[in-house]
Amino acid sequence: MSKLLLAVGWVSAALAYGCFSEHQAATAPVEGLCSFPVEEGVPGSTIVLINKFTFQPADLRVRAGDRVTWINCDQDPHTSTADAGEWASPLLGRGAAFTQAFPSVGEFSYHCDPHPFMTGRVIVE
Ligand SMILES: [Cu+2]
Repeated sequence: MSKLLLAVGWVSAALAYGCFSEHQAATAPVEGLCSFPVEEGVPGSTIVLINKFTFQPADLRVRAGDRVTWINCDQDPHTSTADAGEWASPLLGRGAAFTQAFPSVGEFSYHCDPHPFMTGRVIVE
């Protein structure tokens, strides 16, 4: 039992959170878009989906000490790479996840290495 299935409910929660972004207002339902076995420890994280070359939600607010997990739903590989070098995921293939802890308050901008137009921000409060 080293793997857990990332249930649709988690994805829905992440997407509902994403609805606070104006970019999400008119998108079609994507429930079930992304259901992959993920490593233990991913549940309990705040999840950012990588979908259609965007981070969803692009702006994420968490509390100091929270973990954030990026999950790639695209066919194309992506990364989560901090602009200032605080973290750098490996290239994430479809269904791959990357988890980063945020122990300190601050604003962290990040991007995707192969696709620099993909940007996001983690605001730790
Ligand atoms: Cu990318």
